Amino acid sequence: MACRRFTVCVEGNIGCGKSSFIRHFANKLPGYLNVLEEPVAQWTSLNNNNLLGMMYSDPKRWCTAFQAYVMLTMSDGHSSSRGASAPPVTLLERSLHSACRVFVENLHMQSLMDSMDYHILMEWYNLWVSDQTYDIDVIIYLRAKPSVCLERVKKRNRSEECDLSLELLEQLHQLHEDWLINHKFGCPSTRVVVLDAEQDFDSLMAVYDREVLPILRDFA
Ligand code: DCP
Repeated sequence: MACRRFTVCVEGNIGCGKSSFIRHFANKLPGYLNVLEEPVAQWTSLNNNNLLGMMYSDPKRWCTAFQAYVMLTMSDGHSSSRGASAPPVTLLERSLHSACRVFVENLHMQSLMDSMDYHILMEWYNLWVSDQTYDIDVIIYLRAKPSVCLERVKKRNRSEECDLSLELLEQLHQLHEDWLINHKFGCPSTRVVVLDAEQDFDSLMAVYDREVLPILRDFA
């Protein structure tokens, strides 16, 4: 029989450091965590097409296809927290929830996504999340100012993100705040842990160990 394990999800703006966070704990707790990094590689090589790049080049044309594909790939991640052989804790980088509550919401607010497309994606979202497979036990919100995120995005130099603006990061930051701090939309978890993600790498990892290891070990 399928059994649900504990799911911890890392959320935060583009460039706030979710991948470093995930890799840090994957190395620290091997075998204990089912670690699911965001499937960016799938988004950049769908049938030999870079859908992420297409979305940034022509958002009006491609944002719905891109977000529908993100939701599909994210739903796979959530499902893998089931099964008797799965490790006790699944650590997810982003979720079906942030795809809708942050990215789809923003594209619609900026009139880049058509209202009909928005309503259809939201209906899919509501259908998916009526199943407890998509529940999250703890959300770790890595909070950083948009200007700090932009510096990090520039530094990593992902080709699709070369024109990414501070304005977009400000919009996404506000939506994370509305969702996870101001509870403006439904939150999939009763527990949200907010961590200051603005410090340098070594200080951050020390804070993460202090704040997050006890939460992960709690589930053992
Ligand atoms: N993206 C998007 N819509 C989503 C999810 C992601 O448009 N529903 C885009 C934004 C980024 C890229 O995909 O260009 C990856 O974004 P993330 O913030 O999810 O991942 P990062 O790699 O930027 O995270 P971090 O830098 O925090 O490790």
